Amino acid sequence: MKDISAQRPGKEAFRADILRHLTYTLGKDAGHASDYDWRMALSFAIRDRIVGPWFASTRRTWAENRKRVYYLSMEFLIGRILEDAAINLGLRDLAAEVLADLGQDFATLAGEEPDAALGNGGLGRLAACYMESMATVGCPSYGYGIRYEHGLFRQRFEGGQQVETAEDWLKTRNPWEFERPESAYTIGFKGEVAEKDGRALWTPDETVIASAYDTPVVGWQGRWANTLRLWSAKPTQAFDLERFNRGDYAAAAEPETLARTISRVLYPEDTTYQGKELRLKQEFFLTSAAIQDILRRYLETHTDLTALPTHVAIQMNDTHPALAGPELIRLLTDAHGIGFEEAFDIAQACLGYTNHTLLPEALERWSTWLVGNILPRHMQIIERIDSLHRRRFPNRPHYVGIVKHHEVRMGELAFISAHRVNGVSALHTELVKERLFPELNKLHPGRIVNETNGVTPRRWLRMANPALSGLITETIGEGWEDHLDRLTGLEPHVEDKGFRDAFAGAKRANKVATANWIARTTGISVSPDALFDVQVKRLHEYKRQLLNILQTVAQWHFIRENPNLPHVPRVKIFGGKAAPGYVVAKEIIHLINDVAAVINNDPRTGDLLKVVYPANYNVSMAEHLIPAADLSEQISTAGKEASGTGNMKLSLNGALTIGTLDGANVEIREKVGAENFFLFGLTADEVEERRKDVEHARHAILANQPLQDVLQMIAEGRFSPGQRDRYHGIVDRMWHHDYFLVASDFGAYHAEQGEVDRSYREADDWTRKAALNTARMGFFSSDRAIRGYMEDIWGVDSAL
Ligand code: B1H
Repeated sequence: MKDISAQRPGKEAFRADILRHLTYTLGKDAGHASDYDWRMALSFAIRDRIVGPWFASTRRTWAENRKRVYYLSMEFLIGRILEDAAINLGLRDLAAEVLADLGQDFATLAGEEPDAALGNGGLGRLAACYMESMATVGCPSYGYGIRYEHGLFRQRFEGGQQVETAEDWLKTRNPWEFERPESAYTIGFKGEVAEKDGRALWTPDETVIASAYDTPVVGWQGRWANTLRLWSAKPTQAFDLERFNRGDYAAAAEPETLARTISRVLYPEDTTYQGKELRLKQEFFLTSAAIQDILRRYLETHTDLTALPTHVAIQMNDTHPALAGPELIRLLTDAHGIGFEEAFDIAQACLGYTNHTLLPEALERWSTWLVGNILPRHMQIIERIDSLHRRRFPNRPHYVGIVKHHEVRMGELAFISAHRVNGVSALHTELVKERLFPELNKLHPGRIVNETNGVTPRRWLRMANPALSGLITETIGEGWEDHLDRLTGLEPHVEDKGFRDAFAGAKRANKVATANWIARTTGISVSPDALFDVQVKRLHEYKRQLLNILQTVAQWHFIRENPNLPHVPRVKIFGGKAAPGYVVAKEIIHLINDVAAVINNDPRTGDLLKVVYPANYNVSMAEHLIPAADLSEQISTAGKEASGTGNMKLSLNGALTIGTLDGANVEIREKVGAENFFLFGLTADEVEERRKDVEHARHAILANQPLQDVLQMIAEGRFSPGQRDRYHGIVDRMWHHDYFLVASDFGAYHAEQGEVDRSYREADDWTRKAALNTARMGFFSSDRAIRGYMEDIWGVDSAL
């Protein structure tokens, strides 16, 4: 392919593009254009530059009859697109220059773009990183998702409590998408199944249209681009003019309202499963539209459906699109006349399933009644898959099937429908084998493989951290962005004091910017000399934000009791949302904010300890906070965090980790070196062992005076003087049902935080450790992860 530099426009041409869009696309005179108009004009000018590589990539895939990857996900947590696309196209600096000449500021305009928040947390952000990496490594692929009208809710704090409001990313024009009204499929629900000419004939009762919107995703240096195709639900029936004319306006709009409900909102539950009918409909809506689109594209140039797996790989991002198996089998049998067993084998050879969690409350199970009602034909197919599988493996006393106790288990369905099942970190994959699917793993040895997660270095280092990126390029030259292993080239420089000072200088500059941002957004003033200690992620008991805030209180108490000791100043930074129905998580948010209010106003601790919790953590806030972090909190109960990806972003940006042996922490520690990682806590096996002591919490609390003191202060209402019993629930649970072993790990965590302080005092040595983290994190590029999927699961070659 052509070299990107050859395609990069000159300054004059790019300026003309922006002005042309301002005039003809926005219809605005430059003299009267608002920031919004300028942002749109700039976005369209950048989008124009994506179209070239996009067409070229698509044409190549057709011409070379290449296998395509289809990534099905209920979530794509993209964030902003403008600057990311500009950087990948090599246009970032040119755009800033041209805009400056036009009296505009690139950062201001880019900062006004709303986040595309079509996801909850790690799972959705992983899908977005993988889209970018598939484009970077030249893996021909499509992402399929839902174009939710409202992405993840916005979070505010009122009196320290989380309040949710609807998110509205489509309120202003979305310049990145192309509407494809011609790409539309009918999606059915409910109805009857009959038989006709020996084939099942499903006649749905309800139908909606899935209508496509395409967003091109361009990779590093514009060498390749793929499509993210998001489906929007539209009514099948035309607007009822007769009813409208009779004055029955609400009834006339009814079919429209009903259909639109399906793509209206993203479910905000992260790692808890809620058996809601609408959610099942959303899952089928995405899956059916995707499978129909995949078959339509295949049949444009092929006739033999038995060869489908040679040309098509379908990846299910968790079980949410697990109806892909039944839907593909349905179309192969009912629409194309292939026999059931053959259809099953074809589907299985196409499908892969990524598991993202072991938490029992997150494993989807649907009642057979509900599935039978909403998807009667699929229920039959699921039962046939189950009995086919059972027949193929007779005489299994512990046979675990798909349908059990009147429920469809989506994990088992996805496992049995797929030729590969993968976990997302080495530890997680072992636990998937041993704890989640022990029986199925025995029946299908080799089916479960590991693909440790990764993150895209373009967004999470190059874009988010220009200071450090500049230093890296100065030190090891260009090209590390798509060869992240080259960061090891920094290692020899780590022994050079000049390099360490520059590294520390970059971190310090990021911290100054973040301190200013914290002052602006929260009104709290923090010192950039303090240790920035960051825990940003969804609020969940297993992630143990509670452990962090309890230790914060212990430290506060310790400073007050020992005012003459030389304490290391710290800023505790929290960020994250709780699912709206997750009462305990919301209590923890309230507690963090209440503790913050007391500590931040305590003159006795002053700048030695601050707690900040900016509301509405999202991708853009992550891009801001991560480059400024000194310490990364990865403190989940061992065995509970499948992988984590924030852990990777933080370490890559030169934060040291304090963490348990959980998820990808294990591999991060191996790569960066045990001496550059603050380890504490029980292992996954010890956690299981510890739980056998029914009084583990009481024993742990009684053995730890600081923890007892902290719980006492909270119980007495020290942080909730207006309502002294506010946290009796939290304290009571700590003593009696501490399922996530906060008490058992408290002592080790508290001690290790002391080690962190001691290390931080040795500023230069800390910088050495931080720089070694960056230098050794190359493995965690999502490019490496995607190459692993291509090789182990998809059987796809790079087109580049
Ligand atoms: C992860 C989810 C998840 N695991 C259910 N599971 C959801 C489950 O809407 N739902 O119903 C939504 C999300 N998300 C995360 O995936 C893991 O907790 C992380 O450890 C992991 O890094 C991430 C990506 O693999």
